[in-house]
Amino acid sequence: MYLEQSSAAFNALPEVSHHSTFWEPSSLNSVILDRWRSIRVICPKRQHFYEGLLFVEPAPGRETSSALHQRRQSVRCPTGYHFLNGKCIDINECEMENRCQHECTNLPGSYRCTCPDGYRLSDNKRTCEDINECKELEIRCGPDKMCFNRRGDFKCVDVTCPKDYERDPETGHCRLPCSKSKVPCPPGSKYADVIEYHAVSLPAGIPAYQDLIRLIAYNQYGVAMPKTMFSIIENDRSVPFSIHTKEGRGIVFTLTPLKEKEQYKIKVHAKSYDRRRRNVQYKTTFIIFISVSLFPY
Ligand SMILES: [Ca+2]
Repeated sequence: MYLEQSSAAFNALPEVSHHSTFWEPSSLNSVILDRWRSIRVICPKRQHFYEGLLFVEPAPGRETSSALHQRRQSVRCPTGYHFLNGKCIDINECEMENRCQHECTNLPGSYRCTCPDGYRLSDNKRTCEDINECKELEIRCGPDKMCFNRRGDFKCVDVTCPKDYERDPETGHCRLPCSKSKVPCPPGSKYADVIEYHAVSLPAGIPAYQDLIRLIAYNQYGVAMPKTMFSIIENDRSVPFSIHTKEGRGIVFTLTPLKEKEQYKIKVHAKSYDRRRRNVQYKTTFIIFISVSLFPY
């Protein structure tokens, strides 16, 4: 066997064909062509040179089973192929578990994961992550609207303040000044009620009795109010949520499994009492948009 430099790549084609016959994987032709583009290897009869290994083809009818086994042991296929019945066969990675979180496409010697619309492939090239259109596309929904980044898409939702309420420019909350309230404010309070808007985007597959959101009521100085009672006061439809209070926090949980590709809106009222639990000091209303993805991610 000897090596011969060759600048004319396709001069090697007859040898490539010869080797292809030995290997028999027609899909490998391009790999072999690339590999052989700069160096042409000419082997003696019944000898083959591939990936640094010399293969000796036995004389017809003389290959023993141990020789065949030895030859198979010495065969190296390119990445993404395995040796079977004398051939390098493409591995279908998509038949293996957990290769791709969403969809898998098998390619010669490789595979590719793809994600649904509204998602992108993560850095690990396997899982999908939601595109935050509100941030990345800098969506401006307009006055009294909020961009709700949902898993798979986004939506502009209405966050209009009720009559007599004013919007906090920093937080976006709606506040009812005591001067405009029909109900007397507790001593020292500036606002009779505060409405906070929240949005929660969930994957599909949320079961019943799953804690979802933890709510904390703050006073006008930003101090958490430990003596607070929470209750769901309004739903836009018959929704499977309830709330329990734990250590001054309101915890929204599911009563039944959540439907895929569904959006809910719930309203939670929080009454914060003074230390003796006699008088309501602050009131907060939480309006919560809950979106469930079509997919479990
Ligand atoms: Ca999104």
